[in-house]
Amino acid sequence: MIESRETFCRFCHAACPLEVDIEINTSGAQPKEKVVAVRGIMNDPMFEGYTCIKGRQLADQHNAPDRLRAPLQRNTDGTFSETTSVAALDDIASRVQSIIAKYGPRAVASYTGTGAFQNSISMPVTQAFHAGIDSPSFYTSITIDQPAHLTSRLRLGAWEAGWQNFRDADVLLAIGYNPLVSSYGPSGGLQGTNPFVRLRRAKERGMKLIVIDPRKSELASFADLWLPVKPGEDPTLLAGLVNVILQENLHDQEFCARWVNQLDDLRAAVAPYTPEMVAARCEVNADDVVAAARMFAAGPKGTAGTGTGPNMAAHSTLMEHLTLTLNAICGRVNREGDVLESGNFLYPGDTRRAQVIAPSDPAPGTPHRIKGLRGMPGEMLTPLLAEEILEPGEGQVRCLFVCGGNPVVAFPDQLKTIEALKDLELLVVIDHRMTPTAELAHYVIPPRLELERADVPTVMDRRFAAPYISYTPAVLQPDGDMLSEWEVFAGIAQRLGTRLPLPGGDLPVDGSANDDMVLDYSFAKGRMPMSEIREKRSTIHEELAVKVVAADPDASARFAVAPADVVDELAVVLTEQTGAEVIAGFDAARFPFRLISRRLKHVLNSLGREIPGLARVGTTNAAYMNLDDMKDLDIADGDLVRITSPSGRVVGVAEGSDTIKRGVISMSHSWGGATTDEDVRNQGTPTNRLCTIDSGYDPINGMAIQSAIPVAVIKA
Ligand SMILES: Nc1nc2c(c(=O)[nH]1)N[C@H]1C(S)=C(S)[C@@H](COP(=O)(O)OP(=O)(O)OC[C@H]3O[C@@H](n4cnc5c(=O)[nH]c(N)nc54)[C@H](O)[C@@H]3O)O[C@H]1N2
Ligand SMILES: Nc1nc2c(c(=O)[nH]1)N[C@H]1C(S)=C(S)[C@@H](COP(=O)(O)OP(=O)(O)OC[C@H]3O[C@@H](n4cnc5c(=O)[nH]c(N)nc54)[C@H](O)[C@@H]3O)O[C@H]1N2
Ligand code: SF4
Ligand SMILES: [Mo]
Repeated sequence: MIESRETFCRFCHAACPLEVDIEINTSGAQPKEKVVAVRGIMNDPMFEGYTCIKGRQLADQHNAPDRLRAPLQRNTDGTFSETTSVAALDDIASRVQSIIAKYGPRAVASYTGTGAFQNSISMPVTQAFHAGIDSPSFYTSITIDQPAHLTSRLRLGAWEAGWQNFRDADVLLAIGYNPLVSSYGPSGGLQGTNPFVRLRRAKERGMKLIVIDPRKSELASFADLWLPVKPGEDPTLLAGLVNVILQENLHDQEFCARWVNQLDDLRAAVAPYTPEMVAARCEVNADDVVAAARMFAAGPKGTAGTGTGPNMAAHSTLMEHLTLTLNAICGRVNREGDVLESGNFLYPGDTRRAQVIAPSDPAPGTPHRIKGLRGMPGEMLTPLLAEEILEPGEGQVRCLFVCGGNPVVAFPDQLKTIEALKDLELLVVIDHRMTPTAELAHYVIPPRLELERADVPTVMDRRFAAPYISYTPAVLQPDGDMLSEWEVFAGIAQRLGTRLPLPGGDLPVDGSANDDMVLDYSFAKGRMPMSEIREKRSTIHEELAVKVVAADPDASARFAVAPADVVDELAVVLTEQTGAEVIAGFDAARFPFRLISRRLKHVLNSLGREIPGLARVGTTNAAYMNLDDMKDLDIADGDLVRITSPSGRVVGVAEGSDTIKRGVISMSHSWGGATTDEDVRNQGTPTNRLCTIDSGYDPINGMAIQSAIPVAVIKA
């Protein structure tokens, strides 16, 4: 018997609605279920049937013969044996207890990766576990992704009613993001919900698109103006845009008079960034710099926003600051009477005033023991995790839970990451497959996969281009001894006798909880109660959209567009010749190329290449190169190339492309394995072996340079 059930995809964060066919076999004692087909839902008002190649492989992902279905425990000889979840939790809890007794709670850390972000109740319960044992050592992939979105927003100040909406943008300035592949965009930008159709409609209504990207990305191919910036030089280019706008008085003077501070200091700090200077440094046309500034300032509506590209290059907090400053000085905020495009249903906040939230400390979190850096609100900095494990002394991390992540291939500085993971007294990895990280674990716990659990679209709730909400129950009966993150942490909390405080109260740890109950506890303070979300799912609720109200009469906070550290860093960038001086051992003559990151449609970071329908698209992360560069270096398509950075070396498989600027190599990340002699044609290349965490990191959020990495390349 086959039954069709409605749900949404969670392979990535985009939450595309799906109808899945479940085959139900009733011949045994217990009915068994198997997913056999997956398709988009044509009449969904938000997605209109859109899905991508990854989502369409969910059946193969769930049915994969090598999918882990029972916990594994590492034996002393390095092999793994199957165990039960009860035995695993008993042993893990007792080891956690001894670690806390011996070293204190900070020694117990967790890392939430991409696989757990798509699981809406994973992170709340992980955070609750940390609160219950009083450990600040909560790490996520945000701090190896785009932490500057948060740190810049804190330092600059934010607008309570948000930046303007994409749906009525007249101009969009997209800086190093590519939602046509990544299904991801910054606030006010193009999102991954049916992105091709949404972009086409925006262009039809006359929206102008400016793209800053060293490669003619899929998004850039639709641009009215494409600026192929030299990787790592975005701060220079953005300072140039701010300069032109202020020189030509194209900013929103009325808005600035009321809401912006330090405009004269900003004017002075960016004055040296003339179109000619910027053009030379960024290797773009001076006329295009002026044209981009004028096109953006003309608006009248639309925002500038950034993605992973420039957020992984040098000076990322400064880069983001200048981007948000473009929005601030052009007054690109939602005004009184405007309506927010997304529903923000899962979080508190029915009232949004048209006023500034005061600038504050950009790094207010727990101090690290390393580099004098401090954490972000509620979380520590992942680029420092390896050192927090290796550095002896009070607070040293001794135990790590990896929740849906793959540090061995995703973290900057691969060799130090591996050294650190091997140094742990307890490493627990929650993943359904044997990744290079799981290979190092003491325990690997397989989770229930997406179709086997209830969820809400946490990442998209603030990003949908309409007040749309969805919810899914579990639509497939799990088959195996598998535990979601929340069940792992609830099991340990139960054994330790610690609490799991959530917005709705302490989650019972007596075994009575289920996914839906955890959803109720986790999103208890949302605008829309969970009970209503379940009823009203897969619907756009225009009637519930948030309407912006007037500012408080005495509202006095203003955007801080030129705080002292921004002015200082602009002066430093001015003295640099290229975006790479901040890396120790950099030498312009030795490392003339820049290796930049990109996403590939058929994989999600390290996930996907084990699925046959996706592996068919490609088994390696090619090193895409400019055709003239290849000719000069006598490199042909398919040749192996040796890529060397100041701190590491890898081998890649070259492939020519006519969309890449000279001097640039474009490669996706999180491929390859933990050994240094991998079969790169079939496993891919771990580009993070080229990254260092010792220099070049952002002075505020510690973000390492993971794109725009200076490298040399030769035929291997
Ligand atoms: N298919 C697919 N989708 C994904 C993912 C995936 O792996 N595959 N990963 C998910 C994750 S974890 C995230 S965070 C999002 C990220 O989503 P995006 O930020 O949209 O990521 P990318 O598609 O890599 O786009 C980054 C762009 O920046 C450009 N770039 C690189 N370096 C620089 C630079 O120095 N300056 C400028 N201006 N541009 C630069 C690259 O050429 C690329 O076009 O995507 C998510 N979605
Ligand atoms: N050089 C360079 N480095 C980068 C980047 C870059 O662009 N360049 N990108 C960075 C970014 S943006 C990110 S977000 C990180 C990604 O870093 P990570 O999130 O650590 O890496 P992923 O490969 O996404 O790991 C996700 C894991 O979750 C597992 N998984 C999938 N579904 C589930 C599930 O339902 N439950 C559980 N428990 N596990 C599941 C998958 O099998 C996979 O092993 O990498 C960063 N590193
Ligand atoms: S974009 Fe693809 S992988 Fe992401 S949710 Fe939609 S179908 Fe799934
Ligand atoms: Mo990410």
